[in-house]
Amino acid sequence: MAPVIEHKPTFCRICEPLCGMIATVEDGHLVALRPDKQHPLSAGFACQKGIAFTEVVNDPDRVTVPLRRGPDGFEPVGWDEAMSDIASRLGEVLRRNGSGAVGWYMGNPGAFSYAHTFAALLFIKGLGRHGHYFTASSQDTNSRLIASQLLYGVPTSVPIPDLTRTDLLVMMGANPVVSHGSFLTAPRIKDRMHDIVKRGGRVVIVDPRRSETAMAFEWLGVVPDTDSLLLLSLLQVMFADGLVDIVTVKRQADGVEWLRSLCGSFTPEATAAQTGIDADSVRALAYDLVRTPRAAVYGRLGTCVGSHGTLTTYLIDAVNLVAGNLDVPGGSVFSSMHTVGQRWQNVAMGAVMRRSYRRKRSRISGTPSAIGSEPAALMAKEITTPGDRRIRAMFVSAGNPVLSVPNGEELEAAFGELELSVALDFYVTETSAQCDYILPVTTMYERDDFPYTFQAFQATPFRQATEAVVKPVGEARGEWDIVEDLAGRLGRRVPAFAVFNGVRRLLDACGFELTPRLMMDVLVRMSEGGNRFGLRRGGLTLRRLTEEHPHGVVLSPHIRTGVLRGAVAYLSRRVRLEHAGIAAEVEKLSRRSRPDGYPLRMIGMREPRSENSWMHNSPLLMRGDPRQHALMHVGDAAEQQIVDGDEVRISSPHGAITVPVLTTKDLVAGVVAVPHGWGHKGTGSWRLANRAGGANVNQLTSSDPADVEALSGMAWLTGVPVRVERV
Ligand SMILES: Nc1nc2c(c(=O)[nH]1)N[C@H]1C(S)=C(S)[C@@H](COP(=O)(O)OP(=O)(O)OC[C@H]3O[C@@H](n4cnc5c(=O)[nH]c(N)nc54)[C@H](O)[C@@H]3O)O[C@H]1N2
Ligand SMILES: Nc1nc2c(c(=O)[nH]1)N[C@H]1C(S)=C(S)[C@@H](COP(=O)(O)OP(=O)(O)OC[C@H]3O[C@@H](n4cnc5c(=O)[nH]c(N)nc54)[C@H](O)[C@@H]3O)O[C@H]1N2
Ligand code: SF4
Ligand SMILES: [Mo]
Repeated sequence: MAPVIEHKPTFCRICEPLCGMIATVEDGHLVALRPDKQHPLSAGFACQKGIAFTEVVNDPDRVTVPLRRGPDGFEPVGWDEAMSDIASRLGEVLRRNGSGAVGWYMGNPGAFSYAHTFAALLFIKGLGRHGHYFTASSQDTNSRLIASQLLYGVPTSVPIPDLTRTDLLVMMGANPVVSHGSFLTAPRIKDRMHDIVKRGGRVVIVDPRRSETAMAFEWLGVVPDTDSLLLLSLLQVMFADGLVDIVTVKRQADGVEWLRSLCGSFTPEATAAQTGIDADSVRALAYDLVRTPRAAVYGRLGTCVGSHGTLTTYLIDAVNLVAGNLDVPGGSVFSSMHTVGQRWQNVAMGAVMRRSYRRKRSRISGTPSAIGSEPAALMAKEITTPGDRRIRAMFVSAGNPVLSVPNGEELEAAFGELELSVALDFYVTETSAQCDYILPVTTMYERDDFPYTFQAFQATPFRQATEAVVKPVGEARGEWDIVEDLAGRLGRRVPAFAVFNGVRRLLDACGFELTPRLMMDVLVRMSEGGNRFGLRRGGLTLRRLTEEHPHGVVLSPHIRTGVLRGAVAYLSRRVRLEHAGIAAEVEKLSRRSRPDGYPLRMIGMREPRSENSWMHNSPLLMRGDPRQHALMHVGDAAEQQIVDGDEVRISSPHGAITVPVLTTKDLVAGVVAVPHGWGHKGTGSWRLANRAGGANVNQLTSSDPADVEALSGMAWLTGVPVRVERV
């Protein structure tokens, strides 16, 4: 019989542009992925990672049945046996030590699945008040979210540059030509940035490395981890030179005079030696930002993971505000789903988040709870430090923290002390290898989706949803099903789960399924373009999205502006600039010192054919046998007779790694760049990845509570003091 071949429109969920894809499905198997030409925004673009995903779905090294660790390594086990043992051991931990003895870490891919996000939250919040919740966000976004919480009263109000209308885009700490954008969902982002130049505008990249993006636009080289000084100087110039439209700014924000005095001493002359950017360039940039009618500053990973990430992010928004660029066309704007009643949802959510920020502290460091989560850098110590709320059972979903959080070796060892550890993953990774159970999960093409997390970061308001394009491979299950199953088994022990199970049964009897999908449907209906449950004829529902708009639908050509008062959750409806925590961070800036013996500074570097730690097993991406390399400035290398290809030992006060090095002029002198996500040492099942090996750069980063950023609990991943020696 001839095979049944289908071509199904869907979209990629590896990274944030969510490029449109056509999946070729032959007799129910995914056989190819190609870019969707009919997608209104990605319009036939997809990167190599997206195309290679067929190899992940069909990877022979993939885990497709539940695995239990036995005396001779992992052995297959039935779902029921696995779940019943997990439930009983977890129940025992809960009975003895309460919810404070349980932790859940949700890694980056979790954010790309609405059902997964709901599952993790249902589980950890359902267990009780004391559960430990960690996410990859404390290596990524929490500083951004806490800056928003301070400024706008709610972490979810995150301004993004109005990419399609701006004429001056200043990008700090982002490399979208490789990363494809983050906190900014913009397919074909490189083209959109070239459009700015084509219409007579400018794109300025502030980065210690002349990155792939800096190569394509203007480069301003900055010393790592000094952006806050640069931003304070931009503000100082704007205030001191009378460039600020004070009346308008005061209409938008409270604490403008406080901000003026905060930045008063940071003249460009005073900061130039530290930032490496001369005073004239800073002045010119300040004037350009004020005088260009459509200008925006945007910061991302490089500004979020410095030692003062929240302050830096706060200052980026302050510069946009003071320059008159906040919430105006072409400036820094709030994209949003425009859900009915959003203003009051913001107010309610802001109140809850600010309350937990004030009251909930992490056990080890006393760090305030950032959007309900704790610093992942301290996960190992939460497991090993005796006392109340010590973690004894740990769940890890869609994460590989042994490679992604500071001090992986410490975490790896800590897993050995747990009474129960469970990974939800489709690989045996450096982390899941340490667990008692690995529960096989579906990949993105085996589940339906609506990219809820990224709706508010869309450079062009857009909706797309997808059904699963193939059935789960092997015995894989979705994260929601796994948690629902556990909740069912723990119902007698955990009151919240008993309630959940009861409600679920009740709804079942009425013909409704209590699933996250139901909530997504409500959201789509009640948001911009939605059908409002029949009040708006022809409006969107989740089903209409998948059935009638399989390639997605653009809701409007541009982001709405003039929405600041709705984005702010404070009852004043004005941005709040004055915060003791911010003043304390500024004060720390002047007391910073670097340890003796570590003259260089390490930064990160993403690679086009890598996705954090988990795509090194695809033959297509690994063709030509790529290896991890550090980059070093030619001048610094020459001083130590280091040449291309040499193995070097990079040491920090926290650890050391050995990697081959390449020299380059495309770095600020004194900087070493090392990609993360490598360090596959054979504990995982991924054979190609193991062969490529590499070193775990997070042996150089710090899991000392003193090095966790004070306001948001972020790991300190850039500007880390190091020294390099030839081996
Ligand atoms: N190919 C690929 N794409 C990815 C990923 C991947 O691993 N591979 N990961 C995805 C994920 S999880 C994320 S969060 C996004 C991140 O996407 P981006 O936010 O674009 O982050 P990076 O690509 O890491 O680029 C950060 C830039 O900041 C610079 N930098 C480092 N330190 C400093 C500093 O102190 N100041 C300034 N101004 N710049 C600094 C670095 O040199 C680098 O060029 O990418 C996503 N996309
Ligand atoms: N030094 C340094 N460290 C960094 C960074 C850096 O720039 N420098 N970047 C940081 C950033 S931005 C991030 S986001 C974190 C990432 O840190 P993590 O999220 O902890 O790690 P990943 O490498 O993304 O691992 C993702 C895991 O999820 C699995 N997976 C993929 N899809 C799914 C799915 O649908 N469901 C489930 N259950 N599992 C799935 C993969 O097999 C893999 O094991 O790392 C951070 N660490
Ligand atoms: S850029 Fe990101 S979303 Fe687009 S195809 Fe590549 S991995 Fe997928
Ligand atoms: Mo990330």
